[in-house]
Amino acid sequence: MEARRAERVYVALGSNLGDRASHLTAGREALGRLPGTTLLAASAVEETAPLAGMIQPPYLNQMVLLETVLTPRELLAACQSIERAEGRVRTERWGARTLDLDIVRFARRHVTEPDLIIPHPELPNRDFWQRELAELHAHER
Ligand code: A4P
Ligand code: MG
Repeated sequence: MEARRAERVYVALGSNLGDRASHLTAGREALGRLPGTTLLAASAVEETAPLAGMIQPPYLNQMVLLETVLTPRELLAACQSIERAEGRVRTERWGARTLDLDIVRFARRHVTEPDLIIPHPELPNRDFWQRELAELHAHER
């Protein structure tokens, strides 16, 4: 079998329910344990107000840089199973959540499928993601 080349991926973590810091820690550790995946760096954790003025608790947000041989679709499935393991229950879109994992960038790939869009379309609208990305870019070289 041809060896897959590892690619660098940015994954955003967000939590605004329960023990938010523990959910982020569990999320980071689970990402770092995925097959063929290494956790290279993590940004600072930042507390942010809910977007669009929604009435819900404040978030803790963080971003990690991974190196992985998983495909974008394999990583999406893995992120969703990590979310479930942290007790995420999907109610309405943008609802409060124990752990949300979003694939922000996947090397230089562009994916536009009904259930997977990369780069994440909200990237230009989230200043905390841009700050976290800038912090992690120090590890790009
Ligand atoms: N999906 C498509 N592209 C991607 C991608 N690049 N990464 C699909 C991850 N998922 C992607 O997500 C809905 C669907 O998006 C998934 O089934 C997947 O196939 P979801 O996690 O089930 O639902 P959601 O999170 O409620 O919706 P969405 O659109 O992902 O919202 P976001 O962007 O996650 O925003 N305020 C603050 N301060 N901080 C936050 O982190 N997050 C949200 C949720 C709202 N307000 C926030 C924050
Ligand atoms: Mg999401």
